[in-house]
Amino acid sequence: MMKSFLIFGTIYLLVLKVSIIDAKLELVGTGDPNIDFVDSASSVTISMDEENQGDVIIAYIIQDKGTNTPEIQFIPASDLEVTGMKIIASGVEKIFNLVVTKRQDYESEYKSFVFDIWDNVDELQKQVNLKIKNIDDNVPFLTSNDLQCSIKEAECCDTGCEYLITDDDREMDQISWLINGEETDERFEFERIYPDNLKDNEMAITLKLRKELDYQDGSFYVINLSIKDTVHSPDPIRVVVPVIDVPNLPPVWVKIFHSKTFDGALEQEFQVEARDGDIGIDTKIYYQLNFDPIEDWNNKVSIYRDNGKISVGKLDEENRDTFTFKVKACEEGTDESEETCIEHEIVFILF
Ligand SMILES: [Ca+2]
Ligand SMILES: [Ca+2]
Ligand SMILES: [Ca+2]
Ligand SMILES: [Ca+2]
Repeated sequence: MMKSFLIFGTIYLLVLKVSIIDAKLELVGTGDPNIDFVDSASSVTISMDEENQGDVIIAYIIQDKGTNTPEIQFIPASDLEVTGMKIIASGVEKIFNLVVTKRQDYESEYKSFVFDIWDNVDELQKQVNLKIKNIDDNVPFLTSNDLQCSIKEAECCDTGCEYLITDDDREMDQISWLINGEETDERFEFERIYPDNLKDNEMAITLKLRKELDYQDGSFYVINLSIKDTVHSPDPIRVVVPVIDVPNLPPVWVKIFHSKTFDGALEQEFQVEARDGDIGIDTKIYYQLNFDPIEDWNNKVSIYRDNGKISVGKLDEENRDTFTFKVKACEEGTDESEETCIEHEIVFILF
């Protein structure tokens, strides 16, 4: 009620103004705060938000002389169809509503229109520039060919994993992102990057590590990434990050013992087993025995290189009760170093 009072009040004042300056065909703004109306000497510029629902009165036409309804002439003429522009009697004499009747979309190719309001009796015209204003009506989303980008453990902090965010509103500076979940938040972060060949509805981010990953802590991570613009906060996207194990750990014993006590008159068999500490690599392990110092009984104890089975001959012929030696497990195909071999002391005790 108040609004229509104000509008008609405005119209009345404008009619007054128009009659004072004796204009014959005039456009005036509606007072709608969502519509900008700028009248310059040569033309009128009107801006309205896209995604209008239903009819929007963008201006009033005041026709002080002439009796016919003014007409519209678009350049090009086909834009009349795009806007569905109509001139409709306002109910007040000599005043007409200029109405956009079709939905406007800033993301389409139609963002601005030029047309004349034409009074063909007195051959008066007024040029109007109608501009469609962008609003944040499109949801941002993550795109990438590389949603399964893998990361090497024990390296920091660039990963080379890049992701594209697309938002057809093209206001990329309004986009923000957030990692959900403490476990991933403390390990990962995303940073904006500026590669070549980005389209104007795209931005790029790269995954960075806050600290080195350790394959032992997990062979992959799922990062729940939320992307937001000024209006939308869609469901988080799951970015899967497999971790690549690198060979940085020595083998570990799976089956081992410190001592065995047995009857030296009987032959024995024992089993030891080790595996690669880098479980993601799982290099084959081979076994050796080391005797220190070299002694006569060495040939009575042996180990199968490939499977860690220790065979013991009859030790009762030796003139002693204890036998000490070392068993060694090494990664196949690598140097015999501290990084790739482990050693363990074993004692046999005869009873
Ligand atoms: Ca739109
Ligand atoms: Ca948007
Ligand atoms: Ca938009
Ligand atoms: Ca490793």
